[in-house]
Amino acid sequence: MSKRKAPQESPNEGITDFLTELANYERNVNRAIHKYNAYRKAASVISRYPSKIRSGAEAKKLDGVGAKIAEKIDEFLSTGKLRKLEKIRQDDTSASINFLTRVTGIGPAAARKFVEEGIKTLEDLRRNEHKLTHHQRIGLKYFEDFEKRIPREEMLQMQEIVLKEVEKLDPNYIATVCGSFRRGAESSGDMDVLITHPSFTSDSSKQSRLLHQVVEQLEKVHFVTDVLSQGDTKFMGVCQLPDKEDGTAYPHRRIDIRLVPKDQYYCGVLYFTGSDIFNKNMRAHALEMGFTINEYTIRPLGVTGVAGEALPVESEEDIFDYIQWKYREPKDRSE
Ligand code: DCP
Ligand code: MG
Repeated sequence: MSKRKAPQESPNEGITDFLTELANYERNVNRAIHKYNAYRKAASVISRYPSKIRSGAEAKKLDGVGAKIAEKIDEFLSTGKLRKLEKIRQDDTSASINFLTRVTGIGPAAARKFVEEGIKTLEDLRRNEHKLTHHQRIGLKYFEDFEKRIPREEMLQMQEIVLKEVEKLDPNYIATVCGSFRRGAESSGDMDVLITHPSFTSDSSKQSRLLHQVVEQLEKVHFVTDVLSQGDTKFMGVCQLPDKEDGTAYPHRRIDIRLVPKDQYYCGVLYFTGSDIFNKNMRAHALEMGFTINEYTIRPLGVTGVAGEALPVESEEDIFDYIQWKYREPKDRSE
């Protein structure tokens, strides 16, 4: 998961940007999850609005934009800025908390704690390495690299290495690079890989070797360079392409690899292909049709609203079929 999204064409980018900044401030600094969600929801609905918003009143007609946000939109449209944001940006504590959460492994709680202790900058973190978890240390080590997006051209090379090494181990593996890459994005924040194997289903016993041996193989060929965390079904780490012909090195990149039981594979692929907004919309439609979808299964909802047994799924198309939605190619799943 990555924090910086690719720039998007929207006639209301100024508004959605300030709403997102306010959302992050509420979550990271104030622990105000309700306000965070409210700002996010407003930003999301406005980002989908096709024409340029001229007033707060116009925005207020949209579901998710209330009186207070409408007021802020008016202020932004007439003055080009927001006093509340100017203040927040000037506030040293909130700026520091927000900054620290850009280091992978540092969430809002850890960031608040560091700032309370006076640890506010990368240099402060480096001086206090003993206070960091392993994950945070690696996040610090590659901070600059992880801020960079990954051009599609490099994602293609990375995909080739992963698929080749997995196939070498056992051609029965199935592996899919999901995330924004699968949606055709010109650049990605990280690489999200899902793997499965016919011998591993949700009824069979745990087969952690299936994930571990993939990670070991990718380490052996020097593609995976660091481990952030490793469980039986989820690996979070760092990878790097081999040096270019002229000897220059590629940046280190974030990679997640998940092992999913075969019967849950396509629900997983659907979920991790996203986008997150598309997932929300699809889940909402599923509910209207009497189904509940998550990253593992699709299940019918009984009259009492209790979910039944997982339905059999052999492809992503099956999931669309159940909820009577026309199939959408990954490239058409931005929302
Ligand atoms: N996802 C989701 N809800 C979340 C987080 C993730 O539905 N809260 C799903 C949809 C995402 C996918 O997981 O597309 C991968 O998460 P990323 O954060 O890696 O998002 P992307 O790959 O889409 O974007 P990026 O290019 O920034 O990595
Ligand atoms: Mg991603």
